[in-house]
Amino acid sequence: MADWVTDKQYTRQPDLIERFGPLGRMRTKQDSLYTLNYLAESVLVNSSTLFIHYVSWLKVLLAGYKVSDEDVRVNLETIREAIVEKFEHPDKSLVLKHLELAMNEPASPTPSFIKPDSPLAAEAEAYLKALLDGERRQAVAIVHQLMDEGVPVKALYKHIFQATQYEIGRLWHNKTLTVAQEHYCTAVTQSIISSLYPHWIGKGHKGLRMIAACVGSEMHEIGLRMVADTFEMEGWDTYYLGANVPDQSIVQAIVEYKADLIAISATMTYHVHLVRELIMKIKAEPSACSVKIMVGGFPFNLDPNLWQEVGADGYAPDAETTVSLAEELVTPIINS
Ligand code: B12
Repeated sequence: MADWVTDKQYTRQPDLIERFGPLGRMRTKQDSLYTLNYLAESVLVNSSTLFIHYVSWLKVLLAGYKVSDEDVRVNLETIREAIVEKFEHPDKSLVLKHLELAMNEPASPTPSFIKPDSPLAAEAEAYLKALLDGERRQAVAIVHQLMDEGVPVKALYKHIFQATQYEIGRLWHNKTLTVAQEHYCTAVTQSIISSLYPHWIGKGHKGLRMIAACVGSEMHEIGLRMVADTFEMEGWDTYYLGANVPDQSIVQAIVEYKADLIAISATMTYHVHLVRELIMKIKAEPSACSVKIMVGGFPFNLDPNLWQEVGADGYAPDAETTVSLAEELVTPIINS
């Protein structure tokens, strides 16, 4: 279908060849594949919000590559024609509905994630600057000085690390940052988070156990790691598996670790159906099915009903709010 869409779009807009050269055609096909993938996911998990958000996000991203909103509109229109002509499936009208709802969604540039009035804003700006200047020592010094001044680790996680990671994502999205800069900033932050462990890590005292894992080929793991660390700070024992874990290994770990709760994270929207599949596998395993299941990450923050759609017991938008909800969920098990 992506081939058909690409051919049709180049017939409709012959100037694309001059504007983007021979590689442009390949990119149009690649982007069309991505778009079809996001559209399919939004239908699979019954969330038109996901595809609507994708279209406005895509317009911002592609503007950085001189692809206009009109080019994107023609692409979506061509995809619509391809579905009408080539797609035979009982859900065809649903697919078209999701596509049409998003078709005219405007680009939505995001303001900075470091708000001047949020706590530690000046420090977050200084930390971001150190990262962007490639000054790892300076970034380390800023964080360790805040620790020495008594700023709680949870506040560092939220107002320094999370805020700057979101801001780095925004700057990559509007093409202010290169991929290499984003990787560098992320690597520095991960190493600093690790360097803080000796300052706060202790023995779990609540007798509660949780496992944390990302689904499928999900590579975004820092949010989940912050969630697991926050449980640990609150006296839980945690078993953090990180990114890209096979479903069967997760189910087995729940059983072997005797987990009270599992935290499942997905960032890429097209991984949400994998969260649902994993939850079904957990519920089908008699020795794992009593575990409480929480989900979170980018798509769940976009659509507040999505956690129910995938069959979870709960969802929280960030690390800070996750633990209290988790304790409400597991308390009935502990008391029974
Ligand atoms: C770092 C990063 C990467 C790194 C990840 C490295 C790593 N080891 O984690 C790498 C380079 C691998 C990467 C790759 C990609 N990325 Co990326 N990435 C980011 C970035 C800049 C930061 C992620 C992060 O650390 N966030 C900070 C954490 C703390 O926030 P969080 O994840 O939201 O987690 C919090 C909550 O969501 C919640 N939470 C999270 N999990 C859970 C679980 C439970 C149970 C609960 C209750 C709560 C919860 O609590 C957390 C803590 O408060 C984001 C920008 C962003 N806005 O997040 C883009 C971003 C997520 N990436 C994006 C994209 C597009 C990609 C790629 C497709 C790029 C590409 N073309 O290759 C690939 C996909 C890879 C894959 N298969 O997963 C887009 C996604 C947009 C979209 N429309 O879907 C973003 C939003 C960038 C942007 N602004 O456009 N990325």
